[in-house]
Parts: sequence; structure tokens; C-alpha cells
Amino acid sequence: MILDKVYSPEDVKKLNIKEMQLLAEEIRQFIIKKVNTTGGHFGPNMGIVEATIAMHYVFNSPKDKFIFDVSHQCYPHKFLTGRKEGFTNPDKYYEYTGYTAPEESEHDLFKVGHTSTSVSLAAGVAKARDLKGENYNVIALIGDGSLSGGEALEGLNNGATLNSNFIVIVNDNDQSIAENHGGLYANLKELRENEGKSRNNFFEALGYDYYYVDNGNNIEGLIETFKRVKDINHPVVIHIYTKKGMGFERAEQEREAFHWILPGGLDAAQATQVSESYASITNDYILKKAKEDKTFIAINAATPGVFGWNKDFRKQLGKQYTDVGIAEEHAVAYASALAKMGAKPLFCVMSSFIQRTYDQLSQDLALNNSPLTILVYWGGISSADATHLCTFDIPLISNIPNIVYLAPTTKEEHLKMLDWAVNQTKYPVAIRVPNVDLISTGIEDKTDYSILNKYKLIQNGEKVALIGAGNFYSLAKETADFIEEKSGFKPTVINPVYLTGIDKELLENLKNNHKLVITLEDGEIDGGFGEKITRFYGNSDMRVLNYGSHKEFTDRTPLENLYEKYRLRKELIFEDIKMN
Ligand SMILES: Cc1ncc(C[n+]2csc(CCOP(=O)(O)OP(=O)(O)O)c2C)c(N)n1
Repeated sequence: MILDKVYSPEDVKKLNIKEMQLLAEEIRQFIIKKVNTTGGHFGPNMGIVEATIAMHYVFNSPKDKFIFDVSHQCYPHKFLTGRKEGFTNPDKYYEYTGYTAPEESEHDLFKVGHTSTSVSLAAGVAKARDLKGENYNVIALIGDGSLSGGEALEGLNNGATLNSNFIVIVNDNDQSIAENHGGLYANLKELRENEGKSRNNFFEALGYDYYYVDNGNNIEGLIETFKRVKDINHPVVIHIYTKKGMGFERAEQEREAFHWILPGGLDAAQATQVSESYASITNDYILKKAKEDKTFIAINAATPGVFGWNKDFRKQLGKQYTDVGIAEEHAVAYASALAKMGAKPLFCVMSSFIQRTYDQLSQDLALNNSPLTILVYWGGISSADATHLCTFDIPLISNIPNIVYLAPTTKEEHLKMLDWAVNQTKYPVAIRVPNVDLISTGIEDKTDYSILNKYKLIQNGEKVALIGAGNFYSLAKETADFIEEKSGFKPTVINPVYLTGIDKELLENLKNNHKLVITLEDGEIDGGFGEKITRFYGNSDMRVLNYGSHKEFTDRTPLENLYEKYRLRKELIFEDIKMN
């Protein structure tokens, strides 16, 4: 095997073209095996193998700096930078992350997992180089999909003025996770069709020198072009046309399904989800609502799969669907304006990705009090990579005036809240879609959610009150049962429903026969929900304990370990109570 001879970029430089082609094939075979075992990004890595080899052949990493966008396509780079065992040795499959990680290698500069950041980061690296009078190549690698993000466009705009070495490789595989959306893609298409010779050229218009590589999976052509721009003294874009999923036929055909796969995802037909889930009941609601009300519109920012919005679903919605591209900031502003003008927008977003919209939530939405509905998916503590944590949305959203942030605990609550949110015209409303298996009471929820900040007293007890928000309502109830069993008294259990406000009357009443209030939330406690309760009781004798995740970036930490550390278990909470 060629791979046996390759440990570092130095070894790549010793290979001839034929050997590099063989190396590409070997890398692909290992990616297939590994990703089919662990799950991970499949299509993006299969398509970028040749370009990565060529980059390492021509440039001198780590002196030259590679900055990967999202960095979900860095697997081939890991093969060539001392980490191939993470793919070739099943015992080491979990040793390295699926993203660039400076703690793993000097060849990785940044830890990132959100899109559209590479050009800005690279511009900063190049500027630092220039200020320090240093001399090396700065290369950003960004996909066509990621170009739709505002930060990418801001970075390109600023980077164009650098007047020094600045190389942006645009890896155009004509696909985001799903299909691309937006005007930019007409120009990329035109450039592909004219082999880069079109007079209409987005990159040139910004001031970049421009090269086009028609076959981005041809090592020889890539090397030739990379050599031409190496040590260049001005900003340049190299537009390479690659094949997503290259080398695995089904991934080449079904590019959306094979962008990221679960373990075993290559073996058989993708399993179709049949059981009811919070996503499926939401989607039934969306289709029904869209039929009834032609002003209803479902919006997302390039991750339809997160919500189970498959092609058929998107097609059914037709004009009542917008995928804005990877543009969460725009999505919030766009949806806010739709709401302001009397349409009924519903923006669905993954907790981790709403992070970049703080100012749009605050200015474009909340300050204007547009009645937009936002559904936040996957919020909660998890074993995710540090780049994809979903624990920050409660502090982020719940401290902006005017926004009502709701945390349903059952199917019936979720549907009732959703319907209220979509039809009301007074507030921006966000709903934290439960990140647990569907729980159904079978009893219609008749709550009037327009009476804000009214908590639900589920069990009226004494001494200890447990307030369990959203995903952690069940933990509150379980803990209450455990306390009752162990101590013989019945604690109070509350479903707060509103993450954004305080039910003063209910909290005041608890003072009569309670000494301790416990809050549980599936997210960061600093600045979160529970602290609001603590602040309410600050001037009283009531003791309060807040449970949730800590202010930290965890990184692939097993969930059980996190629950242990944060004491999110009924036994551990019971121990804490005994101490109080
Ligand atoms: C801010 C943000 N929104 C959404 C995502 C989810 N996401 C990861 S990769 C990706 C598509 C990237 O497409 P492209 O840049 O064309 O790269 P490809 O996978 O096709 O190589 C998306 C939407 C993300 N990582 N970050």
C-alpha cells in the first residue's frame, strides 16, 4: 500500500502522480470502512481526497496555513498529517475528532464546525503574517454551500483588499447538505459551464484573481494550478469542481442522504423513521397549516434533514417553503419581516446554529416585536463535539426582551403551543422542541398560553419544590417520586413552561410550606432559566439549587459522564437535598 509509506506531508511530496492516485483510492476505502462504523461526514470527504493530496503536495503545511471551512471535510487531511491510524485501525476509530483540532496536530489551526468561517479566519491569519513581516501561504478551503453564509461573504469582501498572499480554494460540488439556494449559485453554474471563462464572475467582481479547475478530482490538474498560485502576492480564488461522494455510487447519486451518515449507513437502504416523534407531529402540523393558510411559510437555513423535511415534504410546501441557504442571520431577519407584514412564518433551526443570530434576534426581531415563531431543535446536554453543543440557547434567547421562550414537555403541549405561537400576533415566540422521545398524555392541552409566565403546578406537595423545564421535566418528576419514597414526604413538582419569565404568584406561595426549590434545565445554567428563580428568592429564606450544564465547552464527553458531573440524577440530587 502507498499509505504504508505516508505519515506526513513530507511523504506525500515524494510520490509521483500514479502513486498519489493510488493513495487517493486507498484513503477512500478506509473512509468507507471507518465512517460506516462510526458514522460521520461521508460525501464531503469522499469528494475532497484528491484536492487534499494536491494541497499537501504543493504547499508546505504547517508553515503554510490550511484553514478548513466547517472542517467536516478534513478526514483526508488527517490521513496525511500523522493521524491515519484513526481510520486504518478500528481500535483508534474514536481517537480523533471529525473536525480540525489544534490539540491533535500542528497542521490544524482552528477548531471549528460551523460553516462559512474559513475566509474570515484566513484573512486574519494573512493579516497577522503581514503585520509580523512573515512569509507563508494562507489557504482557505470553502465549499460552495458555505459561501452562502454572511460571514463567508464578509470575509471575501475584506480579504480581497489584503494586497498580499491570500488563497481561497472554492470546493464546488454543486451541493450544500441539500441543494443550494440563492442567486450566487447561478453564477457558479455559469462558471462551471464555461470552464471558468464566463465574463460574469462573482469572485473577479470582488477583486480576486481567478483560476478554474474543471476536474477537481484530477490530481495532476489540481497540482498544476496550485503550483501557479503558490507564493502569489495577491488574493486569488481557485474554483475547483469536485464530485461529492466520489467513489461510492449511491453517495454520488443521493448526495443529500450521504452528506452525513449514521453507523451502518452505507450497508443497506437508509432506515425510514416510522414512529411518531416531535419532528413528525410538527411536520404534520406544518403541512396542514400550509394548506389552510396561504400566508404560512416554513423556513430553514440549509439543514432540512434536522427537522425531517425531506424532498417530498419540501415539494408539498412549494412556495410556502424557503431554504435561505446557510444563512441563519438572514433567516431570522427575513422571517421577522414576513411576520411584521402579516404572513405566518415558522423558522426551524438547530440550537447550535441559532448562536450566530443574537443580533438579529435582538434587533430585527425582538425590538420590532414581530410575531415570528421559531422552533429550536436538539437543545440539550449531549456528547456532541465542542463545535456542535446545543446547551447555550436558553441563556441566549431568554434574556432578550419581548421574546417568549416556551419549553413543552408533551406532544399535546407542543402542538398547542405551536398553534398558539403561529396564530398570535403579539410576540416573537420560540419553542424548544423536546429532544427526547415523544411523550403523549392523550389529553388535549387546553392551556391559554397568551397568559404569560403561568407555570403549571403538577403536584402540590411540601418542603421541596422541583421545577423541571422541558426535557428535564421527567427528571424533576422522577426525583420527586424518589424523594417521596426515601423521605416519606411529597415534594412539589412544577412544569414552568416559560423559560423567559417568572410566575411570581406561584413562587411566592411556595414560601409558605417549602424550604428548598430545585430547578432543572437541559442546558447551561449560567444566565439560564434557574438563575431567574434564584434571583427571585435572593431576598428570602428560600434555598435554591440550580441544575444544568456548566459554562464550559465539553468535547465528545459521554452523556453519562456529564450527567454525573452535573449531578443530573435523582440519587445525586437527593444527596444534595440532604446536605441542605
Ligand atoms: C452555521 C452552520 N449552519 C449549518 C451547518 C450545517 N452544515 C454543515 S456542512 C453544511 C453544508 C456545507 O456545504 P458545502 O460548503 O458545499 O460543503 P460540502 O459538504 O458540500 O463539501 C451545513 C449546512 C453548520 N455546520 N453551521
